[in-house]
Amino acid sequence: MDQITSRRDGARKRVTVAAIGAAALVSASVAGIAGPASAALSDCPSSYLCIWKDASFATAGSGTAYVKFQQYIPDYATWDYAGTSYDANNSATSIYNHGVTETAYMYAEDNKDTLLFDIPRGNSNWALGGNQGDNIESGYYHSFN
Ligand SMILES: [Ca+2]
Ligand SMILES: [Ca+2]
Repeated sequence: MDQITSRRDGARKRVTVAAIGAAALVSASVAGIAGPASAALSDCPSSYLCIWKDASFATAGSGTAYVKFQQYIPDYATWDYAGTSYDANNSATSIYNHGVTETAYMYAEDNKDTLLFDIPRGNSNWALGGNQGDNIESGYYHSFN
């Protein structure tokens, strides 16, 4: 009986420690949402390609204000960055391919016309420059290209 009691005490202690850890994590993420430092690659969900209007994976300071696709977008003019009224056409300055397997192809015109660059899965560009900046109008994953 003593052993059982002591095992239970041990379990209770572990639960308490885990609860404190979870509480600390919650406060950390709430603090993160408050500041512009929250803008990050990780805001783009897995299996999507995301673009943002500004450099450093943000649109007007928000990391979640992206446009994402899992297959393709034939005309970014029909999309605004999430939660904003900024048109995604010819405006992307940062990009992240958070896809699982495929390279994506980004184009200067609608309907995969005029290739600007390809971007393998896991790759990103925090500040698209030259003719690649503010120029994307369509984007496709390999299988849909
Ligand atoms: Ca831009
Ligand atoms: Ca363009």
